[in-house]
Amino acid sequence: MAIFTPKNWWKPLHRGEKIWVYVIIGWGIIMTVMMPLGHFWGQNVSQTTYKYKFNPEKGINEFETIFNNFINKYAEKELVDGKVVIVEGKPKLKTEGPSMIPIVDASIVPKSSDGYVHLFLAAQTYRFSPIFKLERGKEYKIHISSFDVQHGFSLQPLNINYQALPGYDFVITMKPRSDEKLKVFNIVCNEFCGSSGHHTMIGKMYVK
Ligand SMILES: [Cu+2]
Repeated sequence: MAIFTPKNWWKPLHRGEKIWVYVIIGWGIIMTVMMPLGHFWGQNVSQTTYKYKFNPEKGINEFETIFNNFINKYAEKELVDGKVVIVEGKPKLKTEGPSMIPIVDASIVPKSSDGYVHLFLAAQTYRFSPIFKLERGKEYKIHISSFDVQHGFSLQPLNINYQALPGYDFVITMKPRSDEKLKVFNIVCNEFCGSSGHHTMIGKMYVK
């Protein structure tokens, strides 16, 4: 029970307060409408989502198995005199940059039974792997997932944004435009994923 009964606690809103309430409601409506509209100008491209078998406690991540098979099969290998270099019984992969990102030339990945070339992109602290080499005018299904925590996938300079979540497979259909002049696109992590390296988490895609 209150110590005393509040009296006249309610007063009509002051004009200044009213204006701010209307501004907030208006902005809320604009932002809500912007989300579906973004689909039409290509910022929020529709995606298909699947769920992977994922158990962080047991260390089971179906995506890791699929991804590792994909890399072993299709990543570019280091060649000397036309022969694949073998290190500790495994083919040595060609890599780029200080975090040694493997490269996959999508032209060697065969089409699946659905008629699409499926490519797998892994986000992890603090890298995107691999670097794809795509061809203009060709359509790809890109599967995005994470090995550890939530990451963002922001394709720059197009500003196309997705999430990379452990246990989920986000599939986007991507077709580099045939009149595209830019040869290198960057993938930026726009979801804060750790203080020591989030700012360095930048991936790459080549378009030829
Ligand atoms: Cu990240």
